[in-house]
Amino acid sequence: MPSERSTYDLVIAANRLPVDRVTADDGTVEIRRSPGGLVTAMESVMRDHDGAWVGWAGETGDAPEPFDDGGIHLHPVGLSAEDVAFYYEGFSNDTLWPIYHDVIVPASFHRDWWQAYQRVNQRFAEAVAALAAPGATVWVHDYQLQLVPAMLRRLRPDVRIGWFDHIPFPPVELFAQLPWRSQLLEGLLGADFLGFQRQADARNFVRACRQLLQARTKRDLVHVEGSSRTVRAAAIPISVDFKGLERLAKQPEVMARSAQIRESLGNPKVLMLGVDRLDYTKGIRHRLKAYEELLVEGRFSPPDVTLVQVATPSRERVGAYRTLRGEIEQTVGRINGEYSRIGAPAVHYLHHSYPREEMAALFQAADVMLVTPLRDGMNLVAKEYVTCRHDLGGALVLSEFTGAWHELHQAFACNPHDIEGLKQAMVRAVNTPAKDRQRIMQALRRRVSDHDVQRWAARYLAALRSAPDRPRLEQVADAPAAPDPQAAEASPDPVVAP
Ligand code: GDG
Repeated sequence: MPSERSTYDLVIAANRLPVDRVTADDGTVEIRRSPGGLVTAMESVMRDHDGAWVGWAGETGDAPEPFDDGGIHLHPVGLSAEDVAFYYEGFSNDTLWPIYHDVIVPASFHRDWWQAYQRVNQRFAEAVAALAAPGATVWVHDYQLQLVPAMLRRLRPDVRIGWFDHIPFPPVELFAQLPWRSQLLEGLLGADFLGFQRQADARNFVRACRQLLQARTKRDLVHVEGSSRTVRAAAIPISVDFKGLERLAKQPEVMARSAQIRESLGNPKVLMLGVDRLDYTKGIRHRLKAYEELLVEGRFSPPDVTLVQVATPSRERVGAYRTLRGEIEQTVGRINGEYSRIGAPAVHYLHHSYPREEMAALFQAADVMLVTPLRDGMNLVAKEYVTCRHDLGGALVLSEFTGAWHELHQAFACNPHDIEGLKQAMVRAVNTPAKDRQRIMQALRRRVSDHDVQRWAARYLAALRSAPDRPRLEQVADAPAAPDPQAAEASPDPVVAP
């Protein structure tokens, strides 16, 4: 049943609702949790607020009626099949996603995709404008909705608008490739406050405004030309629901399932685990290559060592994702053909999505967690892994190209492009004495528990609510000369110290 209220003091706008409505062939409707890091994070935040969430419900055609789920008012936005193909799969995932992730695959530029992106962003802005109470706080999420802040400000100048970037913000040298770069920056500058995962992302944004819009900027502030407004861009790194997830991981059924998983894998001495959406940014191919070389060299061999790779299905209609899936499945087949023994596969490859309980059990079962993205805004899996290790067991191999590495630098760091270095990090994670691994795990857990998702949301909302009280550009003292972090971000070398 939808709630009686018609407007809300807090409105979230994100491409997807936290649940999908799936209509089966027999017409029955099922509500399913939708995948991905944004939903994981925001779901736990919304439980503490009486708010509304505007987003797509996952089926094409007319929007279903608004409905309530888990105490959140859900307001679906309708997307046609063409909207999904052009706005979502096209512009969001085949234009913006590659540009914002270091052009790991080439980006495609199509003007009709851009038209659809503008059209859908306008639809979101109108839906939010209708739901927001006078003076409401509106929190817009991610790269799919970068035009919403300015569109919403035109419709509802009374509301406070924040935007959070879940993915990296690219160096201006890459961002500048976008034919619609100015419109995207102007869209974002409709917000009062812009949040990013890393300082380097916020600085990349400010620098793009300076260079491409000729905007006046000072430190983390951008002056909006033709208005008296300044917009702040700052890093507020996202996190996980530490208490909730740890509670789940401590449940006896979850711990028993973890032991059962190890048992069914033949109780290997070392269980390695990867958990990723099947995405080229996640470095799955590099991870498999390093693992295969360790098998070739005889440094790892099943059944003593085995790798479980969960590859959650993702964006399967986008060409680059189909190609990636083919490559990964071929590689897994080759590795297993060469190195598996009967009853002891070298790689257990699972192209499925699992319930949260199963994920927590897998995390507990894994001796070494491999998080090796080529570029990742944050990577919640790294934080979830350490959260689940209340036994202080396990070791985290973590790419320097994730936002998480900037907080979890005690982890076994790796540059996934450097296969030799990646192999060394994997071997070090296995060979480090248990006592030292426990000390590392304790430090990692302390960081995540002190900076959980509730703290992230509170910090974000406090920054957003105080944004208009921020000093005007002229009143900000000049910052002391600091090293230019953009220079480091623009190079493939992640030399920014955590
Ligand atoms: C974007 C940014 C940023 C995965 N498979 C299953 C499952 N998952 C959950 C994980 C985790 C989430 O999905 C994935 O989050 P990540 O952060 O790893 O990655 P993205 O989806 O790319 O998220 C990322 C994030 O937004 C948040 O800001 O960190 O950088 O790219 O929570 O556990 N969950 C379940 N079954 C699965 O099979 N239940």
